[in-house]
Amino acid sequence: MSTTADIAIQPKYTRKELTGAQPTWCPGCGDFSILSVYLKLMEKRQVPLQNIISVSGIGCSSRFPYFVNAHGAHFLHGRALPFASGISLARPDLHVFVFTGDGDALSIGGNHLDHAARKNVKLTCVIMDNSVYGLTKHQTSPTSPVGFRSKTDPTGSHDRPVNPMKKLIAAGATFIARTNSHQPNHVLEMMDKAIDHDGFSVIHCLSECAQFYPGAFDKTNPRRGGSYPLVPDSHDVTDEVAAYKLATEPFPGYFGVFYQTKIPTKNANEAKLIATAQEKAGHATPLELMTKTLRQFC
Ligand SMILES: Cc1ncc(C[n+]2csc(CCOP(=O)(O)OP(=O)(O)O)c2C)c(N)n1
Ligand code: SF4
Ligand SMILES: [Mg+2]
Repeated sequence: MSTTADIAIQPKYTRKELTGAQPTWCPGCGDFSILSVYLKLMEKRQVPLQNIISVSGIGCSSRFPYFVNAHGAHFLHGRALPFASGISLARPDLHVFVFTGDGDALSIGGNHLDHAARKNVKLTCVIMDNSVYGLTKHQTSPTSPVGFRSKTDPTGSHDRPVNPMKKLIAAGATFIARTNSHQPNHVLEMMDKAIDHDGFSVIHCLSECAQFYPGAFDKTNPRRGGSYPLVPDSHDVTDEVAAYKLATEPFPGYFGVFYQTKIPTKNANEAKLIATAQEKAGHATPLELMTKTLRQFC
C-alpha cells in the first residue's frame, strides 16, 4: 500500500509513461480514442501511479487494462463490476475505473450493472458500446438494432435493443452520461465530471467496431454527415423524469450528462457500520473485528 511520502516523492509523469502494452485493437477501432482520453485524464490530474486502477471483463474493449501501465485486472466475462466494487469498498482512497463492452455490461453482466448502480458503489464504469460482439467476431449484442445481420441472426435480429440510458436511470445510477469516442474532448469532459462524482458514475460511450459494424454511429458524426446534439443547457440534471425523456429520443439522441444526484454511497454506509462495530468492540482493529466475528460462527 502506498504512503503519503511515496506520493510526495513521485515525479510528474506523462501519458507516454502511463502507456502499457501496444493495443491489439484493429486499425480504426473506436476504443483507441477512449484509451487515449483516459491516459490524458490521468496525466492531467496526476493521479498517483500507484492509485490508478482499471478493471474489465472480457471483450475487445475489456483488453483495456493491458494498455495502461498501472494497476489493473481483466476479470470474468460480465463480472468486472462486483470485482471492482470489492476494490472500491476496501480502498476508498482509490477511484476505480471499469471498462466494459455492451455485451459484457448489458448482456452477461446486466444484473451486476443494476446492482452496482442501486448500491451506489463509488467507481466509474465506462460502457464501450459498439453494438456488436467484437472479440467473438460478429454476433448480435444487446444494443444491436432490429434487422442487424450477424452470425447469430443471419436474416436480421428481431429483438428490441436495450436502451442503456433508460436502464441506468431505472437501476438508480447516480451519475449517467452519454458520449461518443469520435468526440475525444467530449469524452474527456464526461470522464472529468464522472471522476469527481461521489458515487456510481456511468458513461455510455459509443465506440465504432471498424471490423464488424463499420458506420454504426455515422448518424452521430458530423464528419460523416450526422449530427452530435448536446444535452440542452435548459435540462435539469437532477430531474429523473426529464432524464428519462431525454433517453427516449430517437437515435442519435443527445450527448452529455443526463442525470446526477447525491445520495450516500455504499462506501460511506459500510465505513459507518465498521466504525460503530469497532467502537462497540473496544476500538478493535479491522483484523481483530473480523477474527471476532468469524469466531462467532465457528
Ligand atoms: C462465460 C463466458 N461466456 C461467453 C464468453 C465468450 N465471449 C467473450 S467476449 C464476448 C462478447 C463481448 O462483447 P462486448 O462486451 O460487446 O465486447 P467487444 O468485444 O464488442 O468490445 C463473449 C460472448 C466468455 N468469454 N465467457
Ligand atoms: S473487432 Fe471491432 S471492437 Fe474488436 S478491436 Fe477490431 S474494430 Fe475494435
Ligand atoms: Mg461490443
